[in-house]
Amino acid sequence: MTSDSFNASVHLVDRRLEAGRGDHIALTGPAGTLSYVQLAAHVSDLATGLRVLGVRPEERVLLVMSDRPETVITILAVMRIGAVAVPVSTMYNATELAALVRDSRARVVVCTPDFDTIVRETLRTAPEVAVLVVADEPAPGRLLAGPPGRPAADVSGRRGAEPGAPIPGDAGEADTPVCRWADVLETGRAAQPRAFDTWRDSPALWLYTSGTTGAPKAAMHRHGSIQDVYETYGRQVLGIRPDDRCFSVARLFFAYGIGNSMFFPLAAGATAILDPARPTPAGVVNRVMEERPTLFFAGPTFFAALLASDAPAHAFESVRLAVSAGEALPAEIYRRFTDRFGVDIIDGLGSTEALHIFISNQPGRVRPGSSGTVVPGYEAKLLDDSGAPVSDGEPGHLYVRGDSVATGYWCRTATTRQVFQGEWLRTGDTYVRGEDGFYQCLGRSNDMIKAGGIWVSPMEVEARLLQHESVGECAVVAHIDAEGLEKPVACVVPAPGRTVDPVELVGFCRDGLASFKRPREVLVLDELPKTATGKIQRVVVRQIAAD
Ligand code: 3SK
Repeated sequence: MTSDSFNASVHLVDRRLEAGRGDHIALTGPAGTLSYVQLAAHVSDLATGLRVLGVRPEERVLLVMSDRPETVITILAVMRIGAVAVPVSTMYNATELAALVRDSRARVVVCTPDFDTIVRETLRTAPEVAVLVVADEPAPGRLLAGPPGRPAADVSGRRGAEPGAPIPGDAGEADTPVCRWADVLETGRAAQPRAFDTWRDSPALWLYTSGTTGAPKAAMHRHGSIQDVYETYGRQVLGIRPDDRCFSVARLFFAYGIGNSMFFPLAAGATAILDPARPTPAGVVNRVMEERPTLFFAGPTFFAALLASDAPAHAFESVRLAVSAGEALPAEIYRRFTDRFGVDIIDGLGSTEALHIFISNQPGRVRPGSSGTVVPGYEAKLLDDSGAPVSDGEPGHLYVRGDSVATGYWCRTATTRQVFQGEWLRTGDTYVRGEDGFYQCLGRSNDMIKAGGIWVSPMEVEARLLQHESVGECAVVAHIDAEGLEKPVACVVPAPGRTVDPVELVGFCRDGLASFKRPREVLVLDELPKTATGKIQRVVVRQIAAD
């Protein structure tokens, strides 16, 4: 039994051509510019080239790639032939990458030249990989070369080569064969395109997540989910339009980034600005002033870093809306950013397992310090420890359901059963819902602190600390004291040019919060430990507080 054909790659790219807007810019930035017509031609050619290379439907292709047009083309090409795109973090070392290559069982790995060395090192311990494709710098203008259908260079030595016939590699005996991305593209251009029929439920994309602890596991996403996140968050919350220009600090290998820089702009026929450089406040401000995005996506840590930078007040004048996700956005950072740059931020809650944002503030309807209301198309519920629903105003474990929820984790049955409970996804967050339907984050369920027998939300204490002018960033964690009791301890990074007085700060918290919530100790740090996605590593902060 099958359902109707649906392919996310066809949906994202070809619809623009049908709408007669093929000349509109799909991707731009320092690594190149492509119109929708050019994007469609490259995706089709690379998809065919990958088939010629021997990539089979439902097989994983692992990508270690910075944000550039080749990355988007590769993800779309892999999905087009029914294979599964697995973009992974470019921040891993060779040992960590090798674990993902082995876990995913990818036979083909694609990388950009900036990760060539580390990927080659990785592949020495991953003998199952049959070929490494390197998207080396194309000659100027090559990616943009000519209209589709022009005669192709005969790099494979065979025109119209059959799928499965390997493209020659340049490796010696010991190393994984290597071929050039541009050659795969050229080979595909010369071969007969062969469509592969996928359905909404066909596997399209795996995204590795480790949360803030634990070994990475792959959340498996369907073709249909890519359209679902556009229809829910992209269309109904962002209200994205063809004249929008999207720029995301979160990179394409994150669920947040791939939605911001690929799914939403392409589905809307808009433009994505891609920057291969590792984001820094100064670099991002320059890019924003140069490329003039209308939608800007980042996380609270980056908004705080922008506030600590010397970015001019007009830096974000092109932006009609900023989006924050990844962690709850403290009200104080929201206020400082909107005051200084005059741009509104909508904070939202998403997860790799849900593919994108399912609770969000709405443009023009923002409640600072809240994650907002449930995005149309999703349902949420809050349950207590025994699984009973909690009343409005009471904290509970947050569950969500919606069409974009992953089908599970690859080869992690026990964890899958704990997290994906029937139609419901257990998010691992503790939230409270107001009578008006706004959700407020109290923290990760396992980060809550029980002080004097009463639950304390680290987020609430952090929000108070951030109101103090000396505080740049902070994390509040539980510390077990000499009597074995949990106490809130604050780790604080001073704001630029300020010094923190721990005693005064504890007094400041006591003035603004119920006394039992005040941090019993304040530790001043140069920086907070962060995950690859910029989230605070509370496990490490807890260790620091314990030492
Ligand atoms: O990392 C997150 O929390 C997130 C936020 C928005 C969309 C997707 C994700 C994974």
